Amino acid sequence: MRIDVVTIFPDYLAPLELSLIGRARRAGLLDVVVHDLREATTDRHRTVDDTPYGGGAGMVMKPEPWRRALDAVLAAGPADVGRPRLLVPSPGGRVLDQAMARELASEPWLVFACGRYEGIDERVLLDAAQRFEVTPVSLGDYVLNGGEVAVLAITEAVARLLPGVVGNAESLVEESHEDGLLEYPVYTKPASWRGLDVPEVLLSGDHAAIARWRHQQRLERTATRRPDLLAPTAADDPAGLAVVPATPADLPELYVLQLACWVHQAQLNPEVEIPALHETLDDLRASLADHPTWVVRSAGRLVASVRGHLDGTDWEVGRLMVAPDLRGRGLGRRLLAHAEAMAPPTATRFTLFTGARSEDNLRMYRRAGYRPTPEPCPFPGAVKLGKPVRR
Ligand code: JD8
Repeated sequence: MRIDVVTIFPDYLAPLELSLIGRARRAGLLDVVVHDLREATTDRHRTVDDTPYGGGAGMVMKPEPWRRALDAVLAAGPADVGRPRLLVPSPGGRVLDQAMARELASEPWLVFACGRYEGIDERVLLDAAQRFEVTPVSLGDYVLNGGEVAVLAITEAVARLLPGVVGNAESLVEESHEDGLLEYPVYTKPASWRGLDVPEVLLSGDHAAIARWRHQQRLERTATRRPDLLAPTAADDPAGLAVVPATPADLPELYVLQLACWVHQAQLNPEVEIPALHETLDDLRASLADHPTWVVRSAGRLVASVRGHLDGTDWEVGRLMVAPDLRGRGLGRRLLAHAEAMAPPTATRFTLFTGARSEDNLRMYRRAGYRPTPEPCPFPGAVKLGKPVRR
């Protein structure tokens, strides 16, 4: 892998000559080149910053020195690896995590643009997108003074995943964040230290017991320190996902999911006039007033929803939707049951509409006890199903 870093503080990257990364560079496993942005200036004051358009405190980094510096990086870099990734540390970037580190470790060439002052003129990124895969990255939700610290962290997180950089690749497997669990506690000699003893099991030589203890420690630590990492995702167990009332903040994602789900219904039922496909986001926002709506999120993504509406003594279950990639895991059945449970006490019948050719839906509703209603369905190509409310 080749890594180029452009900065006005080259010495900030000196730590990359140390330890594992330094050894990997000397072993030719990794090629890191640090460039001084001021080398790309043309004025005798080697100016890289100027006052911000629109006023405000601080200075902004000028675009031309960046263009010249990045051109020099491209000219000096490996010819046969295509468009390099240009990683631009910024407080608003994609936050680094182990998945991102793994993704970057598969890249042949990374280029880092280290900003300082109030940041880099935004046009530099727009211009660079013609020659680089540009990705703003962040270390986390706190403010640093520049991008160099982020480059140190990202380079270490990525380089240690490269073959041969970490002595025994084995040790990479059981690490925190590698499989979503935090690491287990570690101990070394002496077995008793200042009255503190190493857990017995670790001295037992019983590797199966040690492995069980260590896994248990990882689960407990993760549950205590990072419960967010344990939040079940649809992938692992839809039944574990929370069904919560929708809020206005959910509407944009809900609107997109609705369109995605009903496009599929329209393909199945071409003759049906489907309201969900003709609604605006404002219509959906307005519907929240008299259509209690619930949503399900998996790892932050809105993946399913349902709503209810009282029509006389009918509790009409509607807009039951599950993200196409998560169908067939019981999430639809779960939401149907939830909507039924939310029926007001005055409701005596559950009703719903679906496409006459929507076999999967019809099968699920039939299994849930729904049958065609005595009254005809007012919508051509659709069916109206009902089921008595049993309390
Ligand atoms: C690049 C300039 C400083 C930021 C005015 C303070 C990353 N996780 C992170 N937090 N902050 C950065 C970061 C900060 C930077 C630059 C990255 C370039 N600054 C600016 C905006 C507010 N000053 C970061 N990665």
